[in-house]
Amino acid sequence: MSQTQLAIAAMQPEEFRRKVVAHLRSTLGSFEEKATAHTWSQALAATLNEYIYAGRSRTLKTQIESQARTVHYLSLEFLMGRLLASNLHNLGLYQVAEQAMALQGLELADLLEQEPDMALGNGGLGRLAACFIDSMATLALPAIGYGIHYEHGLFRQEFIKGRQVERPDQWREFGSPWEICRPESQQVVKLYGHVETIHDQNGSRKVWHPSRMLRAIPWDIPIVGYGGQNVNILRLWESRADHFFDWDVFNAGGYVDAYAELVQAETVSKVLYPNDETDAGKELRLIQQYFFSAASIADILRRFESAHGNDYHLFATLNVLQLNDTHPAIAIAELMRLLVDEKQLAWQEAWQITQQSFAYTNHTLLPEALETWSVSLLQTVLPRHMEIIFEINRRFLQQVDERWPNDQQMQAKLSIIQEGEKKSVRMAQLSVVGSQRVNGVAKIHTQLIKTELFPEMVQLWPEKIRNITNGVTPRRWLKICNPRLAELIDQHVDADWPRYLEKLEQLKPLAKDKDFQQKFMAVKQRNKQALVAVIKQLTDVEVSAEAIFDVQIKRLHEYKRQHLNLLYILVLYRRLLKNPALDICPRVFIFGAKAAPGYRMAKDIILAINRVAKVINNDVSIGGKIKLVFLPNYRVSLAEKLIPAADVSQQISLAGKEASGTGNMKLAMNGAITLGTHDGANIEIAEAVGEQNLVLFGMKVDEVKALQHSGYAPQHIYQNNEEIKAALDWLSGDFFTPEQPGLLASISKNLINEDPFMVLADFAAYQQAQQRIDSFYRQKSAWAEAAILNAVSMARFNSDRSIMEYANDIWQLKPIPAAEC
Ligand code: 73E
Repeated sequence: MSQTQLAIAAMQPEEFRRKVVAHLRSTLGSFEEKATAHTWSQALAATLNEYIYAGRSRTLKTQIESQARTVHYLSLEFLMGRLLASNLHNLGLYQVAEQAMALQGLELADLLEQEPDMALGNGGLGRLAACFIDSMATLALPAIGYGIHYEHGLFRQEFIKGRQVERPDQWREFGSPWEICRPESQQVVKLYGHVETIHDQNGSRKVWHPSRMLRAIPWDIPIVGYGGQNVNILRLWESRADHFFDWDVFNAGGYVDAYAELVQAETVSKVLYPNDETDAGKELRLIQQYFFSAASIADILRRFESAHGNDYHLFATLNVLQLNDTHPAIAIAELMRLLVDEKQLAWQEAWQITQQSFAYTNHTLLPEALETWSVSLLQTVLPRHMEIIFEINRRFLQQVDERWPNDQQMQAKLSIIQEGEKKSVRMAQLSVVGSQRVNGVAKIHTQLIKTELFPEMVQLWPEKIRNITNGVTPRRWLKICNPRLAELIDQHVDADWPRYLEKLEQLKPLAKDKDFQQKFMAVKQRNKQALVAVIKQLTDVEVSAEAIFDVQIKRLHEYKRQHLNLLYILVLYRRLLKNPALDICPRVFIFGAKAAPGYRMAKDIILAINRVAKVINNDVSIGGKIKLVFLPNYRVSLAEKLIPAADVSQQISLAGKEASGTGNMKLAMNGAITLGTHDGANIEIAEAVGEQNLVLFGMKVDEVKALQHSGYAPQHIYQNNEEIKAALDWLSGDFFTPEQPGLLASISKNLINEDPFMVLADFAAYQQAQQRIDSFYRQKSAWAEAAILNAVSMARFNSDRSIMEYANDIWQLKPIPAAEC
């Protein structure tokens, strides 16, 4: 244990209480009798910041002294959730804080509920970035996260008559105790304008004359590693108007116009695009991408130059830039621009540095999610970058020609520029060409990248594409969100299991032990009872904790097939209406999902689930055997309440469509049984826990492909399966929407005529799988054994494991534990 850790371990509740009260008075200007729960939570955060900033200086000092190679994780999204509980746990102060607050007559849990979620992301990709920076700090890796300081994160979801309504997210309405502004590190980001070619005695060079400038203001959020020794930062850029430009307009008499410019400049970091998977193709999104990429690279170069001057050949030795999907891919062109135009390096030299510095993670194969930017838009917004991309492409196509001489087809296929009526830049191609390593996020996904997306790139660079299966932090997703299970584990395993999750495997022999099973299931039962209260509070629906809690929580998307789940619920409900004595285990179907505001079908599916829920939950004739709830505003903090209470984890995407999934890992880690397809990380979860401990069903990738080739005809399934036909007709009629018959017909119509994600093709297998769940759950001891084996076999889905693989295979990065100072 370090000095700091020893001091923390010796902390007494009364001493801690006094510290918090001192902050209440001197930092918050309040006092005990007056302070609200919110003020107390601010005082608690201020108390933690004493430790956190000491840790930050310690870490920074060590990193500067060691001149360590550093990874820069560039991501448009960081879905952090709340930080108070996780900072308390990571510092080792949770228990003492709980006792200290009790001495003050306060419940720590109430204070934790005061904190708004930092919802600066959409879903899996953003949450992965949050888990990864937790692991990087825990593993003492020199790392910094770069992103955007959105004023509004992902919208807050409400339901009005069952429909999703989007409300603005206001996470910073009352400020955030975790962030610290660093005006001394601000940057200028240029946009638009034109490029001039200047000829002089050394030949010709290019000069970009931008016509707009933005200031990028950094806000740093400390990321506390588990154990508290290392504290890294997440640096988020906020856009502001550039003052020089403001004053020009202002002085010319354009007082109001000067403010208009300010508003425009501040728009850049105003709001997170709410699309998961699909690309909006909007100018503002491109500017967001460039804004944070350019500010981050300028920051990295500034730091580099202050240590090494203009020794740029050292750059790639000391820095690695990880692209979280193609969203920051424009950074490749930006680094080239800086090295060639501003630092006057030869192209070849600059390219070597750039290619050595970047690595790219691909998160999706869905064609609509593979980003492209029109050449004409790029020429307008970033004219010099467009020229640079053309030059990168010209040289790359020469390489292609050497490998496949005179092969026009190959040139067209591999080109970074997509030819056609509207030329565009394929950002995935640019990212592969501009990176030393490319990785997929689960075995099957990486395999599909190699065989379907970039087979020729594999021939060009056989070593470039690697797999690194995703992971999740066991701190937030087990220890913190499931304190009852954590306590049970603590009774049997060394206390450092949240760092070394493989230690849970020591519990395997207990999976068959009746006493341990009973304790494990008692924890689940308590968690379910807690969720019953949350469900009542959020939906006013009463559910029984004796039922199976069957959970599908993720973004709403047709490929994730929430409507497959719904179709089964409809079929089951019909069976119950026909035969109220039907012998099934009572079940509560629980959904949580946000739909992209412009995604019609996704919103229709939400409406349908809510309308069906209303009918089912009020139908006394089925004796409460099934209930259906859609919890509004699914987000990280709600996930933390749902996951510990889940019995069944639905992961039912069409095979080949879900790159990995990470909710699947969190649920299994908390003892839920996966009901899933042969897709993404489900396959690896099955390997880890054993096929008999989950329920996999449905077509595999090659069967999906074969069916597509042979001509998929969902109409035939509809015509020939009575139950499917009845359920879909039911949904399109007036039964669930008496006031507006046909309101939900779009879903049935789509499934019968197109069914792009083969819901009907997998239905028969799905309903058999559901029946397997039903009979499995009745065998109490077998179920408990499987649930335990799931929870204790998740070591390979620890994000620390993922990050160690990145550090070893991609980043060549060594841990640098912070020294005491
Ligand atoms: O399978 C998930 C994966 O677990 C995948 O769909 C998701 O990334 C997760 C983490 O690897 C993802 N999100 C996006 N693409 N893949 C995406 C695309 C555009 C905008 C926002 C998110």
